[in-house]
Amino acid sequence: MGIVNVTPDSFSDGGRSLGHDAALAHARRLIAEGADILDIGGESTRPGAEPVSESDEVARVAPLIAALRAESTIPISIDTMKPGVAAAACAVGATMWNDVTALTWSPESLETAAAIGCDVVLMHMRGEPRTMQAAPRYDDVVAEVTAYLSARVEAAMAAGVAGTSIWIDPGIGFGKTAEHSLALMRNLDGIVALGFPVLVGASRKSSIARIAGDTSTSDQRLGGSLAMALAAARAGAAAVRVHDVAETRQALAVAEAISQA
Ligand code: HH2
Repeated sequence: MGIVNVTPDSFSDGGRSLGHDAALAHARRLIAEGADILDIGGESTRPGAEPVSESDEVARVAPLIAALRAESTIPISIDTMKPGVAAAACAVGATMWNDVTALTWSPESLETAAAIGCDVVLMHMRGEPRTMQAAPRYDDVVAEVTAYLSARVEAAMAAGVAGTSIWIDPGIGFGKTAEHSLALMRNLDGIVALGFPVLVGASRKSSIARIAGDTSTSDQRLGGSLAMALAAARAGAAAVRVHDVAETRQALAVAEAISQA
């Protein structure tokens, strides 16, 4: 899953997010590099990021999704907490709603997901993005994340979301210390065993620098991101959400070839 962040101002967050034309060019590049899914986001979930209104978020993502849909059949995921944005995105061609709040952000999230009928990614997060990294605590992070994901799957299915449409994600870095993220990566097979496709998003996250014990900036974390992607794939994850599609594909292809040799 290749990441495409779109905001009106190309330089608003140090060039990590792109305006429409640059985002379209970036999406085309990720398709050419072999992405199987594109994840389009119009609001950053990084700690401290500014919230975006629903209408602004739709204005960012809908034209990009429509433009991509007109030229490609690649599955498109919309990365949003807002049911109104998910509905608007799916109306112009998105087929997956990637929700870092696991359909808890709004009372309408569950019924909207059922009504749209798209695939849904339910991700675990502790707290909310602005404050989630302030001393997160768990007694047993693996057990608590697994139980939470099970409960959200049940809530989604009770609301009418088809079980075959549900993906789950442990939410690396979302209200987790580096140790928590490591424990989840090490025990990912237990989450895979829940029986739903698992998505893992560790690409360029700050936990990589903390685990490696370095001071790398986000664009200096390709090595750690590849290590995370390989560990996720080995544990049976169905997809990895990444910035560097070509490099990740190459790493996965070589690891797969070694295991087949
Ligand atoms: N991480 C981010 C955003 N969306 N969705 C899922 N399912 N899993 C993740 O781990 C995940 C996600 C991180 O977002 P942000 O910090 O805004 O940066 P970027 O979008 O560049 O990764």
